[in-house]
Amino acid sequence: MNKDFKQRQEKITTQYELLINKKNIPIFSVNGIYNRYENPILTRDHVPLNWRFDFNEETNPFFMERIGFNAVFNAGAIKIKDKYLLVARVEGNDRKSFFAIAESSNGIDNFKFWEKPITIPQLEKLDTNVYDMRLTQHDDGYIYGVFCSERKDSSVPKGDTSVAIANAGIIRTKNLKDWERLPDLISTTGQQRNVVLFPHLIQGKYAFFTRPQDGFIDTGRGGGIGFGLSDTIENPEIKEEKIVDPKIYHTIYEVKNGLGPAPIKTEKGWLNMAHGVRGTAAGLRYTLYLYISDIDCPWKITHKPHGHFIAPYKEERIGDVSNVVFSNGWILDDDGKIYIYYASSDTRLHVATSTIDQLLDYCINSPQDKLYSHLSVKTINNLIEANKKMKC
Ligand code: M1P
Repeated sequence: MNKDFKQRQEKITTQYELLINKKNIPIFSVNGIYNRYENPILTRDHVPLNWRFDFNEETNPFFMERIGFNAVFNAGAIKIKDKYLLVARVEGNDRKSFFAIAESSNGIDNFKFWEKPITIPQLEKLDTNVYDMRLTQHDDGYIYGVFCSERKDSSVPKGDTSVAIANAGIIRTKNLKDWERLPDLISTTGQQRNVVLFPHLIQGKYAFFTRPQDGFIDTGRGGGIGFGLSDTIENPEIKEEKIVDPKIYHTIYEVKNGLGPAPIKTEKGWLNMAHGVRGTAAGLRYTLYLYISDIDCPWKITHKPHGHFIAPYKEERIGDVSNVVFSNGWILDDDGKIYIYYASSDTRLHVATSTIDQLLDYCINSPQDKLYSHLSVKTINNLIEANKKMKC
C-alpha cells in the first residue's frame, strides 16, 4: 500500500472521529433567556468521509477528496423514539443543496449522519435546488417536510441565467426513510419561501404560515409573514392569505421576514420563531425573533417582544453569507426543555437551549417595539424608576 495513501487515510479518519464525538458545553447565559453552546453541532467537516473520499487506493492513490462540501446549515428538527433528528441543508461545492438526516441521543452533540442523503422524488418540473425543510408531525399521522424548491425562471431573456422562482415543495413520510412527494403549494400571491405547516387542522383545514414574495430575493408587495388554509394536502392550494406579521420601517424586519420552524402549541397560544431581515451598509442582517399568536386565530399576534432574540455573535457573524442567523428547526422535550437549532452565516449549525417557561415569560414580559427612539428611552426609564423603588 502507498505510504502517503495510508497515512492520509489514518490521519483524516482520526480527526473525523474526534470531531464527531466532541462534547458540547453550554456557555453561561447573561440574558438568561437561552444558552448557547461552545461548538457548532454540524459543519461541512461532519459530512461522512465515505461521501467525500474514494477509499480505493487504485482509483485514488493520493487519497484526495473527490466530492467536496461547502456548508451544513438550516435544519428541520424532530424527536422520534428518544433520538434528536435533524434534516440538515447540506451544500456541495457545486452549490447544490440537498437534505441529509443527522442523529444525536442528547440533542447537543455527537450528531452523526445517516448512511445516505435523502432522495427527493421529482415532479414533472424538476427542482434545480432544494433547501430549508420545516418538519411537522401532523395529527393526520404523517410527518411533513415543507421546503423551498428553486427553479430557473424560464420567462426571462435567454442570456439571463440568474433569475429563479421559489415555490413550496411538500413531501411526507411515516418513517423518515420513504418519502412521498405531493404537488407544490399553489398560492395566488407570487413566489413562496419559508412556508410552514401547522401540526393541527385549523377550521378543519391544513394551515400554513407563508411568505409571499414578488421576486426571488425581494418580497416587494409580499408584505410579511402570511397565513392561509388549504382544503386538502394532496392538492395544496391557498386561495386567500392574510398578512400576520408585516415588515415595518426601521425594525429588525424592515426588509423582509419569514417563519422559522413549525409553531409550538402552548397554554398561552402558538409560540412562533421567525427571522427578520434589515439592510445595513454591509448588506442584509438576519436575526431571529419570537412572538405568540392566538390558538384559534393564529393570524392574531398576542405578544411580541421588541427586537431580536438571537443575533449573529462573535464567529457566527462570518461565513458564506455573513451576518446571518436562520432557524427552521426546534424540538420541545416532555420536560419543557427546548432545543433551538440555528445556523450562522449560511455556513454551520448550532444549538441553543431554553425552556418553554423561559420563552413564554420572555414573550409575555419583555417590552414591545414602540417604533420610535424616544419611546424606547421611555421604556428604559420606566425600568430604571421601577428598580429604584426596589432599593428602598
Ligand atoms: O442567506 C440568508 C437566507 O436567505 C433566504 O431567506 P429569505 O428567503 O428570508 O431571504 C434563504 O435562502 C435561507 O436559506 C438563507 O439562510
